[in-house]
Amino acid sequence: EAGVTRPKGYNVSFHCNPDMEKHHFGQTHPMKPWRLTLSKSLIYSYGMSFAMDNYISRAATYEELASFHATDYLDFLGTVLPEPVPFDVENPNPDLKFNLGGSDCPLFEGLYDYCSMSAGGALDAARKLCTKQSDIAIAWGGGLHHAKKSEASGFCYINDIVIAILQLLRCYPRVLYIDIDVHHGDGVEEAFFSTDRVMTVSFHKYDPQNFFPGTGALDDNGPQSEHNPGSHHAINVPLNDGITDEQYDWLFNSVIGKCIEKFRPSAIALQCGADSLAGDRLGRFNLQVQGHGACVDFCKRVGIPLILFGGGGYTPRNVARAWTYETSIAIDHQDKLNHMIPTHTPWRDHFRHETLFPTLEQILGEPRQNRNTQKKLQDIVQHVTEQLRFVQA
Ligand code: VJV
Ligand code: CA
Ligand code: ZN
Repeated sequence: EAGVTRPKGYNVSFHCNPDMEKHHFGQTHPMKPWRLTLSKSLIYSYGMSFAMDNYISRAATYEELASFHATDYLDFLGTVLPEPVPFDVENPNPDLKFNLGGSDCPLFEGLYDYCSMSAGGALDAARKLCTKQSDIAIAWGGGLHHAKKSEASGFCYINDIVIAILQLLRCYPRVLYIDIDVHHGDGVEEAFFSTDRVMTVSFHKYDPQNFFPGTGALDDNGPQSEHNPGSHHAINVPLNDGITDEQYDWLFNSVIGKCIEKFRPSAIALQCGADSLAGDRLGRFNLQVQGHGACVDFCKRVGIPLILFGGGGYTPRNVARAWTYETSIAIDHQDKLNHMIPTHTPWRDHFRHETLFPTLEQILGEPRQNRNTQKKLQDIVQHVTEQLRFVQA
């Protein structure tokens, strides 16, 4: 096809499983797996599949899930049945365990399949980086960063990111994990608290009383002890409402630039939660697709193996825009894509009344008041710089 040439330099692989996208958390639950279908249809409409290796991922096996999760938790997850709907908030089912059931982590039909498919895509992506068949591997169905070893949390049941990073650690000495979801990446941070082979960095809205999950303060750097090699390897960037592209870009470049310099990672895992975009149903930031995508571009330019995960994102049209734009960055087509906009706007039901990127200054939703002062951002960079004095690769 004219205009779609195989890019030199980077091999990109795309990992998805259409069966995952059919699952429902419940009618009005904010997490909508069909946003993955929407994203994919936009990505394919632009012809991007011709510039990537496309894989339908298999579901992760029980043994693969057990590389991180406790078997009693997996066994329960595999056998528990959906609760009657609507469930009784006043009288929760006493047989439920592991934070399963209720509104955030409901039990729905096919839950175990959904979870193992999400993890399967992430694991396939990690394996492509290990075998060097891909330089960048994309798993938009992954990124479920809150799940714990024996606990579901915040719409996440299985931590596909931890499972994928454990795979990367088999062939790469050090992995830098970066999380741009608007929520704190607590599950991934906790999983690697005691190793110096993974550095975790999360950027998030921080307001412990009012915003989930309430962890991730600037000075939360993991258990500090001279016997813990993982000390100082958890970095947190707590932010307030309304941060803009310009501020985020400056912070991301400063913080991640310093982390790379000190930690010298051999691979990067980037969680691209799209709930940090302006106009998100649950988010609080003012990021545009360009500001969000600049993080992907920065990581790509480091020139080491890169895995991209999805994550949050509760305004599906915006999720699809962001992950489409970021796929185009991975395959190096973003300039070409920008030129295609006026004439090649894909025609899809959900995009019928608008163009994908009408102008580069597009506002995706009502802008929020920016409550991040430049002084606060400088303090963050200062604190991170001090933490990194303890880190040596
Ligand atoms: O804030 C919370 C926990 C509560 C208890 C449960 N109620 C519903 C909300 C307050 C304290 N949970 C957060 C979880 C956010 C998870 C984000 C996941 C990710 O993006 O980081 C990665 C995928 C929360 N915020 C908003 C909601 N829950 C919420 C849940 C609903 C809902 C509306 C809002 C569940 C069901 C329905 N509406 C119908
Ligand atoms: Ca985050
Ligand atoms: Zn989130």
